[in-house]
Amino acid sequence: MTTKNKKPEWTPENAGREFASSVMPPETYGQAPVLQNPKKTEMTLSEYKEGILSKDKTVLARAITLIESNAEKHFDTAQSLIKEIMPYTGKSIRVGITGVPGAGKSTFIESLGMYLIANGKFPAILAIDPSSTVSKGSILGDKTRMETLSKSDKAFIRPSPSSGNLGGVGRKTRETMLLCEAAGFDVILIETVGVGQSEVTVRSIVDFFLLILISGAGDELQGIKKGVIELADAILINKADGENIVTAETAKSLYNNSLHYLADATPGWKTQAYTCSAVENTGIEDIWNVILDFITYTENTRIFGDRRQQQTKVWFESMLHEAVLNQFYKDDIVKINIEKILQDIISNDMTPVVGVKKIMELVGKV
Ligand SMILES: Nc1nc2c(ncn2[C@@H]2O[C@H](COP(=O)(O)OP(=O)(O)OP(=O)(O)O)[C@@H](O)[C@H]2O)c(=O)[nH]1
Ligand SMILES: [Mg+2]
Repeated sequence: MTTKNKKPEWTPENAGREFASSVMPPETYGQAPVLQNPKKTEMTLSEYKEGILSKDKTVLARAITLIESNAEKHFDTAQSLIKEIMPYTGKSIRVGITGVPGAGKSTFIESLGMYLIANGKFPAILAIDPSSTVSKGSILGDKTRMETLSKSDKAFIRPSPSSGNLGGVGRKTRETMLLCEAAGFDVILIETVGVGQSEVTVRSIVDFFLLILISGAGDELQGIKKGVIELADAILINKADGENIVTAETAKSLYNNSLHYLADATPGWKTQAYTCSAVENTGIEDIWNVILDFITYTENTRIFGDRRQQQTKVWFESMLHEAVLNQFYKDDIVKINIEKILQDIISNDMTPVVGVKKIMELVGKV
C-alpha cells in the first residue's frame, strides 16, 4: 500500500492536485498524520515578541536559543528582539549567586525559589558554567537539585551558554535576563561557580551579589579568593544543619570579624555573614530580607540606578571591544604580518612594543 497522493477514477483529465486524495496504510489508521516537514518553522520577530510578552515559556526558550546562537543570520533578529522588548525590562531584582563547587548553590536556589513563589514572585534561574563543556554533568545535576522548582509553572530554569569567550557569555546572559524580565519574571537568580572569572562577569550584570560558602576544617578564609569576597554583598554559610550548626556559626563570626578589613562591595553597605540550611529551609527568609533591605538602601541612595546605568555602559563597551578585536584579526594585513612579527619577537629581533607599533602602522591606525 502506498501513501502517495492518488486521484480517483472520476476526475477529469488534466485535473490538478486539488482532486487528489491520499490513502493511508492500515497500520497508521487512528494515528496523527505525519507532517511532510516536521522541522520547526522560523518564527517572525513579532511572534517572538508577542509570545514573550504573553509569558509563553516555549517562545521564551526559543528566543534565548536565538540569543545564544553564534550564526550571523540569527544575530539581527535577536538584536531587533532585544530592542523591541527593552521597554518591558528592568523591573526585576537581579541576584548573582556564586560559591565553591558543592557549596549548595543549586539547592539554595531551589529553596529560595520555592519561598519566592509562595510569596507571589516569579523567579527565573540562569546557571552559568563556562567550563561546562568539560563538566557536562553539572547541568544534569542542577535539574535534579531543583526538582520542585523545575516543575513549577511560576519558575523558569535555563542553563546559560557554555561556549564562547567570557565576554560573549556575559552578553548572552544579560540578554537572556532581559528576555526573562519581559516575560514577567521578577526575580532573576544567576548561579555561577566561584572558581574562575565568571563571578566578575556576573557582578557586572546583577544588583546583589551573594557568596555561598560552607564551614570547613578551620580554614574558612582560604580556598576562596579575597577578590571574590570583595565582590559580595552578603556571605551565606550554607549547610548549617545537624552537627554542622556550631561550625557554621563559628565560620559566620570569623567572616564577620574579617569583613571589617575589606572594602565595601557596594558603597555604604556593610557586607555581613549569615547562615542557612538549604536542605532544611532555615535562614532562607532572613537572607531574602537582607536582599530586600539592600534594594531599599541602594534605591534610596541612588546607587541602584547608577549601578544599572554603569552596567549598561559596560555591556556596550564589552561588545565594542569584541567587535573591534574581531574586525582587527579578520584584516588580511594583520593575518599576513602577525606571524612574521611574532617570530621576530620570539627570536629577539624585535621588541614587543616595536612589534605592536609596526602592526598598527601596517593597518593604518597610527
Ligand atoms: N547537609 C546539607 N547538605 C546540603 C545543603 N545544601 C546542599 N547540600 C548538599 O550538597 C551537595 C551539593 O549541592 P549543590 O546544590 O549541587 O551545590 P552547588 O554549589 O550547586 O554545586 P555546583 O553547581 O556543582 O558547584 C548536594 O549533595 C546537596 O544535597 C544543606 O543545606 N545541608
Ligand atoms: Mg549547582
